[in-house]
Amino acid sequence: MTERTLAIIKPDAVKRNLIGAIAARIESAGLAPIAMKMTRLSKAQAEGFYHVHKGKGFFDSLVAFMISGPVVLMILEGEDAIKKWREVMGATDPARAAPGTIRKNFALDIEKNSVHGSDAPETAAFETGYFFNALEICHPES
Ligand code: IDP
Ligand code: MG
Repeated sequence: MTERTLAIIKPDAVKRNLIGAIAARIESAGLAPIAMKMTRLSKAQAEGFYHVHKGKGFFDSLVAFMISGPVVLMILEGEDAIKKWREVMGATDPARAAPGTIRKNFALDIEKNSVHGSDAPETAAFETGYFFNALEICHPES
């Protein structure tokens, strides 16, 4: 099934000039970026995006990290895009991530783990709509 998922290249990866390397892995996996922008999130935007994690021990530090520098936001489209992007990313903790995944290769630690991906159709719908409106989505097939 063709799906859409939200991808974020997090501040640790942008700072280390990994935008291109991560975009190459996305495209090689058959995932098509259909919307993309670079921005620096506000505290309120980061807190709202991660609202499901509010109250957890890592929440404040996660928000501080996510606003510590620019991020690249993308909507990816493709067959089973949600699961596929999470496979390409690897496990949250780079120490547990499979060889060859983005997090295994690039993440600094469990927080500064280079990329985000939606985890289910419901969260993908919320997250893509959180950052993009319909006019910002491009349809390459014409
Ligand atoms: P995910 O990004 O793999 O879906 P989540 O559990 O949804 O992982 O956590 C969201 C983000 O919060 C992670 O990507 C990571 O940046 C951060 N995070 C998750 N667990 C921890 C932790 O135990 N310590 C510090 N940061 C964490
Ligand atoms: Mg998550």
